[in-house]
Amino acid sequence: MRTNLNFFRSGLIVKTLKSLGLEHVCISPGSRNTPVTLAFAHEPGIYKHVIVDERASAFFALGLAKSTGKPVAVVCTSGTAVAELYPAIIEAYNSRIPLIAITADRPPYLRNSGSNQTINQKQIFAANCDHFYDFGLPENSGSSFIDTIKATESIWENSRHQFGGPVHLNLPFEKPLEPSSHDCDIDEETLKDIQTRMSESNGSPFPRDFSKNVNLLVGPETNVLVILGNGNYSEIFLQKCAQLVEKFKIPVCLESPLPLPGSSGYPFIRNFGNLLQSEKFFSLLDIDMIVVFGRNFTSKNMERFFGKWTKGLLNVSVKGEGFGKPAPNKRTIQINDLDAVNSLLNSEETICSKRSAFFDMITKADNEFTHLLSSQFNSVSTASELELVGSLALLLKKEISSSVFFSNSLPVRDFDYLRSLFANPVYISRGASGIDGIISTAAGITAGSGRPSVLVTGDLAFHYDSNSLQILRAKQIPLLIVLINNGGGSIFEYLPVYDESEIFSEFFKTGTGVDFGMVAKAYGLNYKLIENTEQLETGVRSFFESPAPTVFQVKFDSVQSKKTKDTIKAGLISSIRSI
Ligand SMILES: Cc1ncc(C[n+]2csc(CCOP(=O)(O)OP(=O)(O)O)c2C)c(N)n1
Ligand SMILES: [Mg+2]
Repeated sequence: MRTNLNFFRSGLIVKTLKSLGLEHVCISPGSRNTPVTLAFAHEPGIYKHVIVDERASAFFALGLAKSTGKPVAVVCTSGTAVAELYPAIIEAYNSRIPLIAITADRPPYLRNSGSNQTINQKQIFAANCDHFYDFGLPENSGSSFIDTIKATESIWENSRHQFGGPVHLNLPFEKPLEPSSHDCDIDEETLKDIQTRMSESNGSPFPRDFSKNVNLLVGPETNVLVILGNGNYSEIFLQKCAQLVEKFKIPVCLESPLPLPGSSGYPFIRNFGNLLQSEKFFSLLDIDMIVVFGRNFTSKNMERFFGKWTKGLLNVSVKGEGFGKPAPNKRTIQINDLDAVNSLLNSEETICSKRSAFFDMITKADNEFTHLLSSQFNSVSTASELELVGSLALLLKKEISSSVFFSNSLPVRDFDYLRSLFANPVYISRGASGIDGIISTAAGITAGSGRPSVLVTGDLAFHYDSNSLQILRAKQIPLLIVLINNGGGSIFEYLPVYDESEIFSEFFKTGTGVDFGMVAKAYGLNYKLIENTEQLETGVRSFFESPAPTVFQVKFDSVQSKKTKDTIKAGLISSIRSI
């Protein structure tokens, strides 16, 4: 068969990925990636998202991978384009989201030669990506083609399993790059061998068994509390955690959003971080061992809590990473979440009375706090940022399968406080907590979920990624952006540096002065300035009646908003009667 060697090998990679289950690829234009771009273009059954800005493309892919739960590929050309993928790769690495970065490269002999758009792409993401593959220049030989298929299988597997996260596949190409420039002959025998190997591909080249030699050090006499920090949990894992609660009265505290509709059905404690505001609650924590899953926590209360906690602390991490500051009471066990929860289930036989009393106390306090929150946020209000987020929880109850994505900074913290009020699937990006790529990630989540969705973002995060509004328009992605404009980075007003008011505004708050209404309109999006509760209610309703890319801007005086928020929080914690 006469063909172009670059195109043929790219086709093998694309077909192997598709046979393993790849559904989405995000592609940015360029010349060097021509073979792989066209290989995807010619492959039916894979959604192709063409996004010019590689940084936004990678964040869009991250959003797709978050909402579909499957690896998503990103393709770009050589040079600085590759570096643009880095922020999303860092987020994917730290939140264990499967991303397959496919970067085109110049032939190795052109490196360090001053050749155009040629940089050192080898291991470029090494500090934040576990798996790098460089296939070298393609060769016309059966064994090299089979090696390509095998390596692609292992790329797929590494993105999904064990540690999960981003993988980097670097593909050097020598000209000619176009499929029509035939430069090789592949014999019938080789084609047959390839076909046979492809049909055998099952995507599981590695046996994965972590359950051997596991001893979790918690027995029936140990009073255990389980905390689920920010993590990417499977439904089966959550069901097993529910069994811990139902069978053994082990409280499981959910301190992570769940990307599932109606996730409030799980019997988990949702206000642990909030209840820690009460000294009394802390003094009642009659437990021997806390088992922590997940990577980190959003709430500052949790951080402070772990600083004070001196009894047993077991951290479950498939990568063996610890969390927070090292401390003598902390121990990390390297095991995957499911094996750990199964070991916990197996080690339990009886319910000690001490545990039962503690379980009742924490459950009562949690229910009461949820009740107090529901009463406090039972009507739509835009008096403070916290109340706006509470109002969204209320308004979105009618749209329970629509996802909500909270930007970093104050929006994610307000969600964290109000977690028990949200019934929708919720996403956050706390792997590296950047305020970059927020709109593109939300666009990807929306595209992946196939449902109209909502993004709650601050003004600086909106400004940062505003060129991604073009993705919304071009693809008519039904995303409602609720833009909280408090005149810059208001989270910094919570820091001691705020008192240095002379330099605060210039160096920290950094308000943009941008007219965001004009920006939204420039990108051809629906836009509304929300000035009262009625406009918010009717606005949200009409968005869901005819979903289209929309921006609602809500303006706040950040100082006033913080005061109101602090008063509400202090009032709620002092109203608790059950502890
Ligand atoms: C890429 C990146 N740069 C800088 C930061 C530091 N940072 C954290 S929050 C924040 C301000 C965000 O402002 P805004 O989006 O308006 O949210 P607000 O603080 O007002 O809630 C900044 C700059 C970051 N997290 N990520
Ligand atoms: Mg702001």
